[in-house]
Amino acid sequence: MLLTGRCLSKALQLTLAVIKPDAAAHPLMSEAVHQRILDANFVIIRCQDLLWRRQDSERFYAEHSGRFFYQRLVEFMSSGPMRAYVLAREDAIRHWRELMGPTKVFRARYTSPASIRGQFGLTDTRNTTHGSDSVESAQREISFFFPDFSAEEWMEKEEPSFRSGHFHYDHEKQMHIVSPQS
Ligand code: 3AN
Repeated sequence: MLLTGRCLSKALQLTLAVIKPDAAAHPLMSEAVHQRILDANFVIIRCQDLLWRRQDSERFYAEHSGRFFYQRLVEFMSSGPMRAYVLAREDAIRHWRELMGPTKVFRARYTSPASIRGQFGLTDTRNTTHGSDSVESAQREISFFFPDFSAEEWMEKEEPSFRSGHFHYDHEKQMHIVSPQS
């Protein structure tokens, strides 16, 4: 059992992270992204592989309908399996977006070559990962991907254990879980 020994005073924040179909299709790439998540000290609260129907994709990206890349994006996001995560960390939203790098892959390669998109992104559509951009969108997007997950309940019942370092990584589930009290 691996105890992290981390103990933080500020409440953990939740964000949604997604490994998009371009990266999920390549086991080495999705394993590398998973490892980057662990190395950056995110706590993996939920992790699930899934496949979208076209209407899921349209609903999720409704705010972009009308943009020139919308059809391409909607088709791509329902073109193959993805992996979705609920991640926790202090300032998780900002840290995950920093780790992903800029939306546009060529910009990412030049300005943030070590970022996930800088390293693995293929095009502005096939840009490896998604991340929520605000607290409101994190709430909406986590409910979209994980309808059975209650952020309020997690904050009340589990966040204190994670914040005080009483958790370990379960290699089989590929998630962090609260350690039993000894
Ligand atoms: P981000 O994912 O970085 O928050 P958004 O929310 O502006 O970026 O865009 C959502 C998704 O739409 C992006 N991840 C990307 O796949 C796609 N997208 C955004 N801008 C473009 C673009 N100029 N050309 C092609 N696809 C784009």
